[in-house]
Amino acid sequence: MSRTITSIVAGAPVAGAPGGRIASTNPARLSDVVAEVALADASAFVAAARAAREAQPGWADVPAPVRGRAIAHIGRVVEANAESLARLVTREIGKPYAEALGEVREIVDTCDFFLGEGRRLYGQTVPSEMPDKQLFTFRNPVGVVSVITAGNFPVAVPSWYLIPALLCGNAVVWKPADYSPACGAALFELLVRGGGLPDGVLNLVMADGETTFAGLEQALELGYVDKVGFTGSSVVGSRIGELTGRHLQSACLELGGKNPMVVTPSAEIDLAVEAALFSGFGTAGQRCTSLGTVIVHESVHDDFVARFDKATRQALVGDPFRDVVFGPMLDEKFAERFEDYLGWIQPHHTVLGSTATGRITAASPREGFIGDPDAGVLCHPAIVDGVREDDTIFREETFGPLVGVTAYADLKDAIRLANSPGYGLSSSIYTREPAEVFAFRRGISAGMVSVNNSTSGAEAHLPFGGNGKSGNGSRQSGIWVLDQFTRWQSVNWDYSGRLQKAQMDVTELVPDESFRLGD
Ligand code: UN1
Repeated sequence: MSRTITSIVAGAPVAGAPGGRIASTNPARLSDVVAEVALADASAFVAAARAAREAQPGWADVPAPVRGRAIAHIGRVVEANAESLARLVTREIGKPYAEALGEVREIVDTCDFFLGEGRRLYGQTVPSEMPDKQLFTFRNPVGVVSVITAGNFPVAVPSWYLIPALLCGNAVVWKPADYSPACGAALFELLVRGGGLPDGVLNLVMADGETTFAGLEQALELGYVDKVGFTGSSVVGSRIGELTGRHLQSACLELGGKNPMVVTPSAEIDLAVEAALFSGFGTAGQRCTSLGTVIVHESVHDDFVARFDKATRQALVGDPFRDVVFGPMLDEKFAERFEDYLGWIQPHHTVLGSTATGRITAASPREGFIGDPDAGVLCHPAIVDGVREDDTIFREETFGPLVGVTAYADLKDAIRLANSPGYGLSSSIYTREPAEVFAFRRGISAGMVSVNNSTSGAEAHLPFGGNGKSGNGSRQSGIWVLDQFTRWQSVNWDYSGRLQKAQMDVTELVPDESFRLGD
């Protein structure tokens, strides 16, 4: 059964479809239409930002502990709807059901963390350099936050923005990915109803990328938007960074990755293989934390590749409602783009992991495939061994089920190779040597480092974010994201009854600098 999804501004659906109509289909069974979407135009984005601007002061007046209670209720409502939301994630973007349930859990974890933050949101008392004067700091909400998210984590990653932004007293305009609109609408309803949010505090805009960009540009010019959060590609992220920079704002950017895994001679190879399978091919390699390249020591290279190839060939692929390692691409356009990435494979590479490359179809089958291969958009996993540092496949993100492998001789070189593509989101090292762990941690440019764990699977309360082409240094999750959605205000209060000038009217204690202890 499908239904029509619209934008919702100030609590009311936006009429018509000035941006056109699209259908969201199940990527594992394209004949299954999940939802029809009435797309908005740029003016609807501006209207949503204006509605948020109007609603925000009232929301900021709700005491933070009461906003924390709203977050607590949202968490409970999400938990009560966990299975149906996970089923929708699986149906709309093809993430295997067990992973989809984990994704929903990540929203609940985020709520669990921030419900208590409503009773903290601490400021500080700070001693003054003068008597009868007090210094304080306060966290103020930023104002109106615009959030634009990808559809590979269609509900968890949006919650990383929406939950803390709301908790901090901001109003929000959220634009979910146009290939996961039903998930977006479902999360929107869970937040609004679960939290009992007043109209206009959270607004939903369904629009394509260019329309959203135009709407955002206008809303920024009109002064309706104070902060932008964006999860998506590095190319779009840099356009958003440029746009917000013109308005003297710094966006919270969570972009792509070319996440390395270093496998050292002391590594437990089977453990590293299991992690490479999960982080390389889980969600069909379409996480920003997906494994890009395995950088494996030359002494264990052949053994690792043989075991990784075997595990990948045996991995179950197909119907995401069954117990598979991965299902379809998020949407047809991702399958098309993946074909381009496969074009980067060169004669000096060895391709392993499946019976073919590209689309899995009846004509290009994969052994052990679960389901009807012609019904959806599924791709063969590819291990590309023998990648070199100047290969495009080594340097660029290949959003899809493709993992490169290269060999190294000494750890310094492995770290250099790991940093070389210029991204810096996640990274991993498999080793039993503490010295190697610390050398890697120190040398790697990534914001996140896993030791004997895969590149993906970050917990919801540690700082999440990257450097270089992976972001602008912003961090989400836990206490760290509070700096994205609040601004520090410093207050000084002089009750001395006179004007005490900082730096000038400060009492000086006089040291005896010539004092020495006698023998
Ligand atoms: C993303 O792909 O945008 O660490 C986020 C992970 C997930 C989040 C990924 N918890 O893989």
